[in-house]
Parts: sequence; structure tokens; C-alpha cells
Amino acid sequence: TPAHTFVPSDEIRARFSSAMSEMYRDEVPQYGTLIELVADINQRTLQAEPALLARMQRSGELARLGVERHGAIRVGTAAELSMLRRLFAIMGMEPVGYYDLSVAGVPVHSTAFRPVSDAALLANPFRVFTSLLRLDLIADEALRAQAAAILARRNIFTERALALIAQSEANGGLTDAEADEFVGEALETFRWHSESTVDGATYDALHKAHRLIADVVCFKGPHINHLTPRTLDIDAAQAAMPARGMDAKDVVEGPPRRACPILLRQTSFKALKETVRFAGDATGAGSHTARFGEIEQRGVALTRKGRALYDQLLAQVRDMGSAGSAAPDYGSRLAQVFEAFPDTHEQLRRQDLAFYRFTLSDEGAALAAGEAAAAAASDLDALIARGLAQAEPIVYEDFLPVSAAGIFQSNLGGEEQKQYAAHAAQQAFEADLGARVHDEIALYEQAQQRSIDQLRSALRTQAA
Ligand code: OOG
Ligand code: NI
Repeated sequence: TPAHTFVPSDEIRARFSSAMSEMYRDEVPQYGTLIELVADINQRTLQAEPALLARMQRSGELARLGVERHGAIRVGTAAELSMLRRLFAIMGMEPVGYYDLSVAGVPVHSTAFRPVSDAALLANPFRVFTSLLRLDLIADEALRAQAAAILARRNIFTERALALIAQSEANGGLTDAEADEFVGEALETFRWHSESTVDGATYDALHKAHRLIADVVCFKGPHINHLTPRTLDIDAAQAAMPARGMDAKDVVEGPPRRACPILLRQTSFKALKETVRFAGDATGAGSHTARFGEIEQRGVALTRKGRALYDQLLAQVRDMGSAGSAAPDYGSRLAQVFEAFPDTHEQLRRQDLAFYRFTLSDEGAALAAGEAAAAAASDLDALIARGLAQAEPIVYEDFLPVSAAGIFQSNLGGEEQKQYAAHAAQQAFEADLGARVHDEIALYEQAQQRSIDQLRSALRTQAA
């Protein structure tokens, strides 16, 4: 098949994201309510903030906002994880970042599959937070062996999905009809199954070790456990959730509300209790809690220096909390401590705390040849000060381990706090994945640098 008949990976990702959204709306109707709520709030926010509207129009972000989603899944074996990598690759999604959640009492480590190029992110930034269960963290040896044996028996992919993955890798792509078929087959892996593959006693034993272990091991596949739209005002969304019948978690994870949003803020509605039929049980009277809804607000990506400051301040907020009842409430502590984080884009940029995409302004583009030559050689701050260039915040496209742990915890029943000898195991994870994960901060560095190179080359062209 000649290459020009292949469907671009951006297009396959868009089809898949939309099909996934439709499936989840059918499975969890409250997700549909959440999407409507976020659409309302985004519309109102853009109306109230013309500068935000203009900036999002300029950057192209506005066009992606309505379809922007992330989902999350949890798998049990290296074979499952590495096949998922190949499946997501067909949609232009690559593993970015390593998240060790054992520190937070959750026996998994994770990456996020997402597009990485500027153009692909603008087209559709669909991301899937993917966690691998760490059986090595189950203390009970017999239970560990039992879980491994159950996982070894399952195949989470359809035969046809596997064939299409191999075919796409061999041919370099999928035709239109094959792409549609692939989307339908891939979707099967993420579908909810109300029939457990194990009996009630096995479920209970695994559940007792950790609820998450039961969630990963006892079902036919890695059901999508939430799908998250992006809001432009998470506080408004959080406040509006109860009126729409959603049981919102108590606090918004991440940084506090700011004039210049940084990184990622997230909240969720609590997981639903769903009816499950265990193997050998005719009554179908069991239940399982796993699937929920989440909303997020995204801000500017931070440099290593900015991220270090963020982590330090967040730790400070947590330490203040351990002062007991004398400590102010979480929201006040967060606001108070984060006063130390600069909150204008000018300061964030000049202090090298956040990443920006530099573009030529209309005045810059109108410079005569001689002036353009001088401008091409002058530094960025000078160009910005003279209004010849502008700095647009680069959106944070990734996740935050502390926030992710908070989202996991709120959906595992707050009372559950297991202790694990925490240790990051990125190399083991990458061996299981069959690839290295991208360093997310390096990706933002490259995006910023590309914009600077393009700006200078545009000025040089004008000068010539
Ligand atoms: C994943 C939780 C992490 C996020 O947005 O931080 C996550 C899970 O519960 O499987 O989705
Ligand atoms: Ni999430």
C-alpha cells in the first residue's frame, strides 16, 4: 500500500479519543454531565476573560479545548504494558514521564502515553495515564503468586487488534478502513466488564491486600477508570458539582488558584459502587468501586528550577498540616505558602521558572531589513521589551505524582493508607515497557528552543 493512503496518526488518535469518550458516556452517565458542566464553565470563562480568549485563539489551543481529554488505566504485566505501548504508538502516543506512586501507598508505577510534537499536541492532546501493578510490593508470597497466575491467563487484546498492530508496524500505517477497525478493536481492551474472572473469595483476598490489586487482577481487562475534560476554571467547576448530583472530593489537588495558572489542578467525583458478578456466583450480588470522573485545569509548564520550587512549597504545606488542629485549613495553607511563587508571566519567565513559546509580534514582522538584522542578533528580553516578540506560556501536558496519588486515594476509600518501602524503579519499568520514557521537562525545553530558533530565523529572512 503506498504511504499516502495511510491515515495520519493524529487522525487515528482523534477517532479513538472520541470513540472512548462515547463509550465512557454510555458506561458512566455522570461523565456526560461532567462534560456539559465543563463546556458551560469554559464558555462563561472565555466570555468573562477576553485576554484569555485571544491568547488561546492565537496559540491554537482554543480549537483543541473541546476535545481535550485524558484517561487512566491500570495493567498487571510487562507483556500488557509493552503491547499497550505498541497500540498507542499507532495513534502517535509515546510514553512520557515516570511516576512512582509507591511513595504514596499505591503499589503501582506509571507513565503517560501522549503525543509529543507541537503539531500533534495542538491537533489532539489525548493522554492515557497508564499504571503497572507492582506485584513485588505484595508482602504475602502466596497471594503474590496467585495474582501472577491469574494475570498470566488473561489476554486483554482482541486477536484482530494484535493483527492490526503488527500490520501497521510492518506496513508503516493503516488505511482508512483499517484505522476504523483498529479503533473499534482497541476500544474493546478498555471496556468495563461487570463479570469478574475470579470467585468472590479470591476477590476478597486480593482486595484486602489492596483495593487496587483487586481492580487490576480480577477483571478481563484494564477498564478505563476515568476520562477527564479540561476546564478553564476549576474552582467554579468544583463549586458547581454538587448541584449536578456529583459527590466531589474535598480538595482540589495541585497548586492554588493563581493569576498565572501553573502545572495542573485536578478534582474528581468519587468512584461509583458497581454491581459485579463473581465467577461461580449465580446471584450477581457483588460490588466493586473503581470508576470515577475527574476535571482538570492546566497551566504553564515549569522548568526544573520552577518544579523544584513547586515541590518544595507543596512539601511545606504538607508539613504545616502535621502541626495538628492548630494548623490553618488546607486551602489557606496552600494559598499562604504559594505566595512565595512569583505570579506574573514576566517574573516566571525572567526568573527561569516556566517555559514559553516565543513568537514575532506584528511590529516584529513589520521591521525593515536593517532593523530586522539588528533584532535577530539582540537578546529575547530586549525583543520583548521593545514589543517585537511575545512570550506565550507553554501548556503543561503531563501529570503530578502527588496529585495522582491524591486522586487514587480518594477513589480507594480515604481510610486506606498502606505503607510500602517506597522506591522508584524507573529502569525496571522501562524494561517492562520495552522502551525508555521521554523526560517531560526536556520536551518543554526543546519546544521553547524551537520557538526561539524559528523567531531568529524569521528575523534573518526579513533581514536578507
Ligand atoms: C490514575 C490516577 C492518576 C491523574 O489525573 O493524576 C490520574 C488512576 O487512578 O488510575 O489519572
Ligand atoms: Ni486523571
